[in-house]
Amino acid sequence: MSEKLLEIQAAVENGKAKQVAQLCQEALDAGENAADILNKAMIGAMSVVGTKFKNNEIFVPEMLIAARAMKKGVEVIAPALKDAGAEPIGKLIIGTVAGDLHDIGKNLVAMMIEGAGFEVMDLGVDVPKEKFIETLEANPDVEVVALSALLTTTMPAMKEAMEALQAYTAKTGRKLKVIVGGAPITQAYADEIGADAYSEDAAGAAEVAKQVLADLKAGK
Ligand code: B1M
Repeated sequence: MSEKLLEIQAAVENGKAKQVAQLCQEALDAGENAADILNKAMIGAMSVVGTKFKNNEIFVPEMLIAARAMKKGVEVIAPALKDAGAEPIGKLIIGTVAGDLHDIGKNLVAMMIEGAGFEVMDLGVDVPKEKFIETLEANPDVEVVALSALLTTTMPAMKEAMEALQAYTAKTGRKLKVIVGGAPITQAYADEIGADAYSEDAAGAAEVAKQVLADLKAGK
């Protein structure tokens, strides 16, 4: 990693939000790749933070401060991560499932999916299954639903959201595709709960969103 990326990583780990924003801008100006800033420096920092938390070296407040710092950095690099928008290829709703407050990964996924040409409605965090259904009812043009979960304890809420979506499509005959992801989610779990696709990261989520939309349009 370059010196600048190492500086960004350290600033995220230490929760220095202003410094992170400034360093990200400097890195972009110096020609660093936005994806490297994200994947190597910032996600790398969150992984260190997660390990320290697990080992009781830091606690929730420090984790929160690091997350805020990363969000500031993401704001700076977001335009460079997204492609310039053309006509939307489809409409998608995304949310972190009930009981789960983690949104950094979900926000990155939303950003990459938007960059892939979708119009994205972000329902936020701690989204009850009823809210997904209400949003679908109010937006008949939505074709893809994206569910994120970061905790093993909220995996059942993802399953419940999936069941509610299946009951809704069975009742209405509406065609929908559901994609899932998040740190504890695996392809096996996605299959078990009947999701249409899974991705382990944000770039992959944009790819699978395009794929399921193509499948839907092809009547699959
Ligand atoms: Co929390 N937390 N946290 N946390 N937190 C984790 C997830 C944890 C792994 C830390 C640890 O113990 N090592 C652990 C979960 C353990 C488990 O369940 N197995 C944990 C815990 C335990 C908790 C609390 C329970 C702590 C407590 O209160 N005792 C609590 C729960 C609160 C709740 O949600 N109800 C909690 C709280 C928090 C904060 C609020 C302080 C803060 C979140 C702030 C925020 O998001 N606004 C926080 C943070 C920051 C973390 C860590 C450190 C970082 C998460 C993150 O943003 N990662 C995390 C440890 C870690 O991940 N290393 C941890 C960076 C982000 C880019 O990655 O979110 O994985 P990620 O997203 C990736 C992929 O997962 C994927 O793409 C993204 C980009 O590549 N992806 C998808 C995500 N969604 C997808 C959807 C898709 C496809 C791919 O398709 C739809």
